[in-house]
Amino acid sequence: MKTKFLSIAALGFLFSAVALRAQEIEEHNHLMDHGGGHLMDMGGGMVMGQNVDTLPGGCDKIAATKEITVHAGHKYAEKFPGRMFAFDTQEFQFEPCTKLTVNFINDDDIRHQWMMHGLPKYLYPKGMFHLEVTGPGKISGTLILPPGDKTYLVHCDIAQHMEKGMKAQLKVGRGSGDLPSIPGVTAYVVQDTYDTSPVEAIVQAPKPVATTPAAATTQDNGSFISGVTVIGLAVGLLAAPLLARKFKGMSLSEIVAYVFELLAEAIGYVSKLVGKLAKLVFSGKDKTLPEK
Ligand SMILES: [Cu+2]
Repeated sequence: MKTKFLSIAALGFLFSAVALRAQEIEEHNHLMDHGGGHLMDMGGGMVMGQNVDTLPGGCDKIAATKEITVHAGHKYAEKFPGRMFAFDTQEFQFEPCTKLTVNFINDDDIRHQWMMHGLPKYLYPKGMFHLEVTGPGKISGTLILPPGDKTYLVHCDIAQHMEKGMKAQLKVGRGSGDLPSIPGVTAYVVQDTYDTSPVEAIVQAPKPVATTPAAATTQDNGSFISGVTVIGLAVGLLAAPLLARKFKGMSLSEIVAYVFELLAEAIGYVSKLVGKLAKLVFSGKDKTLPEK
């Protein structure tokens, strides 16, 4: 009798141990490197936009090396009424040019992502740094944050997961303000209420976007783009000997990052200038028309 009880107890212990083992977080650390910062495995783990060594334009060096662990799951939304999914942390802040490793742990039995937007596109495909894992699982990735004060959106892009709460903000430097609908941080864009008046009375009309005539001209007229390109090329050719001196001692990736940053600035400046010129020319024409 005693031995029977003991063997049943042992069996029970064994089963619960197996069950616990099955619920453990799977570590996705044997990823296939597809190049261009894109790594994945067959178990639902993916890293996109990984960058461990290329300095973004405007960064002289890696300012700090940081590592964070972020959890994603249904249980982290319990403290936020009306939300279904959340990260365990909603706000992050780092020094510009920080090398950041994110250990992303998905505690749910479904797919979740850590998707960061608004990064420089010459360095991060689509301007994104992305970790994804079908859980329960853990995946890690590294990026180097750009310079400047900016607030970056971090969310899970699986349908409705952001709307249901899986949204955070990552501030570089002082950031550039707060994003809406961050659970526990900022209010919903459209706050739901028990109000029974018509929708028009509750929902605020979106603010009209101010468009300057200069911006409209450069965007609408395709011929300006080729003009800008030609001017850009000319400036580039003229500036090349000067830059060659500056590039001495820089690695190829540093040079590429620097040139792209410079080009983006130059194109922005020239297109603004062309827009202003066009405005001048057109307003001049308008004045002469009635006299004919
Ligand atoms: Cu998700």
